[in-house]
Amino acid sequence: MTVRVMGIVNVTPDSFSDGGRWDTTGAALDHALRLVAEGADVLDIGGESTRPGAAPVGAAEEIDRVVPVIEAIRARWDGAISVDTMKPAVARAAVAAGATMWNDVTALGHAADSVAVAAGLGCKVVLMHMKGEPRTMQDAPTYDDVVGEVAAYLAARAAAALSAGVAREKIWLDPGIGFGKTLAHNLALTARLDALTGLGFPVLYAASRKRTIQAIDPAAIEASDRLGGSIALALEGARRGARMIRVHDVRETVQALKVQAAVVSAGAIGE
Ligand code: HH2
Repeated sequence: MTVRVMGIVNVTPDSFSDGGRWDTTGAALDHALRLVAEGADVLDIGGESTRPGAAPVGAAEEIDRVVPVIEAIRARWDGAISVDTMKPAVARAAVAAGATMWNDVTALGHAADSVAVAAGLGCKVVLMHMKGEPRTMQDAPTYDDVVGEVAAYLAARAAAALSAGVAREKIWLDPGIGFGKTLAHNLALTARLDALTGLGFPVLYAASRKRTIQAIDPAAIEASDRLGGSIALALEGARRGARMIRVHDVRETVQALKVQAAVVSAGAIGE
């Protein structure tokens, strides 16, 4: 089964002053179209950073950031556009602008009406596991059984989405690599991804440029130093059944996945 690639488009500028918004939208659009040319199947547009320690952003500002970018992409490309947000108001505005998927790092748990809004929008949803909240989530997270707990949480969130009226075929699950997890937790979730794929929903795997790579290779201090580790994790995620991989480096990841698929199919022919 082909693995899809979700390309990351961040619209998280420090300032919108001096006509910065157009520059930001134009730059984000250029970046998005480049990712499409490189082979992205889905574009994920985010207006609020969820990096550990990141400051929260208000809904109006987040809408101002993502909606012009989604509209600009939609005017030029008819592929799948996802909005990376935890706020129902932002998801609603994004879908009105042309987004087809709501990627929520809180698994539709941030607002009381998130599941109902998702059902009403009728878009696809990504339900991701996070322990704690972005500001503090990396302060010594602990689990008795990380794989079992993440699987149980995602199963419960999928059940909540289904009972609110989200269609089964719209739901994706995501282990949330790096969200309240140590290196050992991230590795266990990757190695045991079958515990999530076995829940009966497609799985999105997202480890691109994450700090957990630096935990293995201390020299990989900058996010841009982590391409090798990002590709290794993308391939492992794909080999273990993820149906979509969320990445910054689309061209390199698409190439790696194609080479992996060629080897796998040669093996199948040889058997
Ligand atoms: N990780 C980040 C953001 N959104 N969405 C899903 N579904 N899964 C993830 O693992 C995930 C996500 C990380 O966010 P951030 O640190 O803000 O950076 P970037 O968006 O560049 O990855």
